[in-house]
Amino acid sequence: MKTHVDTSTVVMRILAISLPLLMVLTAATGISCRPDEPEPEPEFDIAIEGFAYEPAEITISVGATLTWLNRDLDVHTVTAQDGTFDSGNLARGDTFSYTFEEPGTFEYYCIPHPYMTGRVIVG
Ligand SMILES: [Cu+2]
Repeated sequence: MKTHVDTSTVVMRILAISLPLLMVLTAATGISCRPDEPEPEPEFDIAIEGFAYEPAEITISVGATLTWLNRDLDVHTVTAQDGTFDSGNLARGDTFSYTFEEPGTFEYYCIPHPYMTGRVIVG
């Protein structure tokens, strides 16, 4: 009776099992190493950029909602002159939204940089 198994046969079997496994692991690692896609910017109506509101003046209908997005590295605010709304501190990438339920002209500014001003005309 012959029970001898050739060594080369064993090696071949190990390779046959481990090679596909290695390829799967490599592929999985490749996926996890893929660079992260940049986060999409939130939707906004008015950008705060370069120490200015863009656009500085906007006209909307009663009941419309405006969203500001701070694109600067510095902290800014969206603060109504008459105190109607105040965003508080907005860091880079933060947004502030406000719904204008009353017609009128609303002047606003940035508390840390009072020379930054904007106007919302609600008609
Ligand atoms: Cu500011």
